[in-house]
Amino acid sequence: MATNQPIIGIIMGSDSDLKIMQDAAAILKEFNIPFELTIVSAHRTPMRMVEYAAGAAGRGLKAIIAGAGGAAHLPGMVASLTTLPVIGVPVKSSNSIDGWDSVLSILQMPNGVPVATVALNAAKNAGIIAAQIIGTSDEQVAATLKQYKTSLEKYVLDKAKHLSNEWENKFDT
Ligand code: RP5
Repeated sequence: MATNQPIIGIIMGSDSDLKIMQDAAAILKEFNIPFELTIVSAHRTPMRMVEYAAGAAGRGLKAIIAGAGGAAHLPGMVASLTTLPVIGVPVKSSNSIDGWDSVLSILQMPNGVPVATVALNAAKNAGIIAAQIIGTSDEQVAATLKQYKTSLEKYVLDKAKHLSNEWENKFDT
């Protein structure tokens, strides 16, 4: 991208979420989209959360990826404080019962304050959605996303070809 200024904010409730949330960072790097990454805790640093979310659009961010586990209120609270799209990543953390608590806390937002929720621990998908948001107005990112989709197709077709060495498959003959 032409700019080095972060346009995606990746935040998480704790550094213990980083092992999951780094997947969002990795895919944004792959797509050459500048981002920032930090810890913002809804219950341990509530004022920092307010400042981050309320100032995000003004600082040039276009979307926020927020990950948290257990009583995962960070994405919803951030969504209440900004007009930017917020993509929530439910994290199966040490205080999570089995991940459902994180999923439901982020997914079940009341009407009016949505959080675009990805699957449990699916920070990579959060990064892809953020890239797709950017791709609606950036041709270079849109082209990179198209290449990425093509690479997924090739990955599966190569596997299918490999399987056909051992298993009958009339479909591809
Ligand atoms: C949540 O509590 C965090 O997002 C993290 O998933 C979980 C556990 O945090 P730590 O106790 O590891 O800091 O707020």
